Amino acid sequence: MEKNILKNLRDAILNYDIDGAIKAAKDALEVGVDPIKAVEEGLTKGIKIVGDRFGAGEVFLTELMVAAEAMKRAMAVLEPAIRERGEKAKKPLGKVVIGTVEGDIHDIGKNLVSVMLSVEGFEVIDLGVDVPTEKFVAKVKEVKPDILAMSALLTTTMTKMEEVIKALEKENLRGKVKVMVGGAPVSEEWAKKIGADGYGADAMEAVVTARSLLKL
Ligand code: B1M
Repeated sequence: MEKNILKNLRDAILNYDIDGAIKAAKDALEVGVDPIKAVEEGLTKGIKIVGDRFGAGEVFLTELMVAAEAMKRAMAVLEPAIRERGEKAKKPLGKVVIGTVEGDIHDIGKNLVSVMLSVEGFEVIDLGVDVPTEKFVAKVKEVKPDILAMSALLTTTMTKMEEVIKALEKENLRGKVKVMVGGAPVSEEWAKKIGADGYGADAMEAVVTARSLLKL
């Protein structure tokens, strides 16, 4: 049953089927499939295949957009169930400012990381997408987070992460905040190269990294 539902979630994305994705997400909750598993082993598998097809020139941008919309709508069904698992921590474990870097509007993964961090007990301030370097720096100055978390999905925008780190250094803020990075083209090596403190390959790993950066 679970295997079928995970397949239905994946296939709904592959078939650009918004209603089908919503239905499969509801079915997943009804039969008790772990909502995180539904995202990672169902929806994410589908969107990655669509992404590969787009990269190979086999599908158009409009199809990619519909697949992304189907994924977002299904995630909206699953998100309350993911959040229900949290709220154990009495006081926040730490404050995280998160956003997708300038020039980049991909937010599905970043939103998942935000949800997982808040489920774990972090206070998350989400700046959204296409966040200019100055905005990241101003927010760090204003709210003094423990962690600045940046997401990038494009090889052309991941360089903005380094720009933000340099801007933090210039403002003497670098020693006051841990910097964590992630997103499909980002790697551990890239994180080290640009002087970030941590990297997460996926939303679960982002939580582990955030905890370890704060020695929790
Ligand atoms: Co875009 N896109 N896209 N896209 N898109 C990619 C990234 C691409 C690889 C597709 C491809 O060609 N194969 C390619 C980038 C190529 C490159 O840079 N080398 C690409 C391109 C080219 C583009 C456009 C330029 C297309 C165009 O206009 N011609 C354009 C750019 C727009 C812009 O940003 N300026 C574009 C647009 C779009 C849509 C709007 C249609 C849509 C985004 C919708 C949205 O996000 N609201 C979209 C989508 C959906 C994708 C793919 C198919 C899927 C991304 C996704 O949501 N994955 C993507 C292909 C791919 O990644 N394989 C692709 C699911 C999500 C759960 O995973 O985002 O990786 P992910 O997040 C993971 C981890 O990476 C990690 O945890 C998450 C959860 O496990 N993670 C972090 C993410 N952030 C983290 C931060 C952390 C830690 C972990 O700490 C801070």
